[in-house]
Amino acid sequence: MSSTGKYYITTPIYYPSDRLHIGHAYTSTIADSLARWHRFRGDDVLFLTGSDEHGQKIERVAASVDMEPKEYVDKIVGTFKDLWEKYDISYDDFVRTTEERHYRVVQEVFRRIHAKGDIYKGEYEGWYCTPCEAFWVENKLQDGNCPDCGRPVELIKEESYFFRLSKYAQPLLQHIEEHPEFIQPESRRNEMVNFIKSGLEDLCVSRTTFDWGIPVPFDDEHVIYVWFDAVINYLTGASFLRDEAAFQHYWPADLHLVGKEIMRFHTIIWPIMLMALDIPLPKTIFGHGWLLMDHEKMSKSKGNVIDPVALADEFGVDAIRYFLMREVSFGQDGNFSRRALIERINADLANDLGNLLHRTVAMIHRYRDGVIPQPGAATDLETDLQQLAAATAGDVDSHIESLELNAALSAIWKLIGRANKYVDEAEPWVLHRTGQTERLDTVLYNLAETLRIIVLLIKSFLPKTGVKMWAQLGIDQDLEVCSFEDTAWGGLEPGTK
Ligand code: ME8
Repeated sequence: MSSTGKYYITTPIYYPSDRLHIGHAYTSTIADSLARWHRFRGDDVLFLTGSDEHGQKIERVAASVDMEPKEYVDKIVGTFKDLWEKYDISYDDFVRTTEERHYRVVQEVFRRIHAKGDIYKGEYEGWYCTPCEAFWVENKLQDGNCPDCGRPVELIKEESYFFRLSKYAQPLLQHIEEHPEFIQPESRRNEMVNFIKSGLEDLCVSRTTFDWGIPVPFDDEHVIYVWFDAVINYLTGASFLRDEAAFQHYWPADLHLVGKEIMRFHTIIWPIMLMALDIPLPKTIFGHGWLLMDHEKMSKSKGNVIDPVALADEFGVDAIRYFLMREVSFGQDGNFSRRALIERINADLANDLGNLLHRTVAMIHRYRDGVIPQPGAATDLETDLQQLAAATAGDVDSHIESLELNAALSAIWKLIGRANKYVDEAEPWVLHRTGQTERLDTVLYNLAETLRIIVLLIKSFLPKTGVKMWAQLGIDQDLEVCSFEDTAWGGLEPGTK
């Protein structure tokens, strides 16, 4: 991966209609690991998350518990922030769509597109799915229900503003064709291309039958459509209309990470809004698969959601982070099961990683009073280990560049496996018993040095584990400021206690 100097990554801004579940933690954990890795690579990272607070869905939920929408979302957003703290999600900014800075941007965007003639007034008559906050034309419905979530839709008829999506279908198709990295993975790109080719209708971008939204700046009767409002958070978070220098630096976004069900909003509506504004398009929109529970999508109504807080309390945050990134092939759906989680924890974390660390630290204590010895000459065994360590750093980097998180983790675990095998082959206990002092020094040093490199590679994915292992290795250097260059072999100072 070549460091380009900046990396702007975003998660979806989740609805504060309810507490978040493990599916939301999945997206944010991945985004966090990518953000941390890019910081480690030396990029100036802007990692954005937030909450999508307007719309009919939120208005109704709040009303159902006799609360004002703002009062309701304030309460839920607090639980988002607590969750992200628990999961070590290192976001740089959190945009709430009810903030004044966001209001201003949304209204200005609406005004500009209207002034250009790409937003016009009309009347909408058609279907609306409130859970998805999505408009549907009759022929896209499936058995009369929302084709995305399968739930019932409502017929609405109201005056509204329309956005000329249709005008931009051709330029968008051309952009997609010329930039294969724009929509990923490829299967989603094909779906989106087919969707565009099947014909884009102009999009309804305001509502008049409820109030909970940002008013159209020149027409108080209307509130701006919640998805139009929501995607603009990516501009708000990049200081658009607030700090021109910062905006020029961070924009365009490098990666919008989203679940596959909201790809249409991110790869069709959002890019067309940017085209209408003459703002460059984001580099990549990646639509990942779903985390399934017993092979079904999690949802509150099915009662099969998993609470990420309880899960982390039971197993530890890093175990969950590891499982989410390792078990699911990124881009595809993956199944969540307690059994698979426990197996991963036992095999990979306790057995492979835990054992390597404990054996190494214990032997350095037992044989060398806890001091890292000066290594002697390397044999083939050491050369092999050192070469793999060097190759692993490069492998992790290129897997991250192609967003293959599970492959990045398996590369690190291959090195862990190799180091465990090295212990068995080098037999330090025999070296100790037979008084081969220099050889024992070499083996202990090589193990400790491999562990140092493993910590550097692991810390973006498992931040707490990285910090704990670093402390156990007794290294003085501040782990926070270590960079990718520190993964070069030989960084560990002999004499370290
Ligand atoms: O859609 N597996 O918010 P939302 C994997 N406010 N990821 C999952 C998941 C699952 N089972 N369930 C949820 C919205 N997610 C809008 C977004 S963005 C401008 C506006 C994750 O609260 C996944 O990232 O419904 C999905 O896209 C997102 O949560 C939906 O969150």
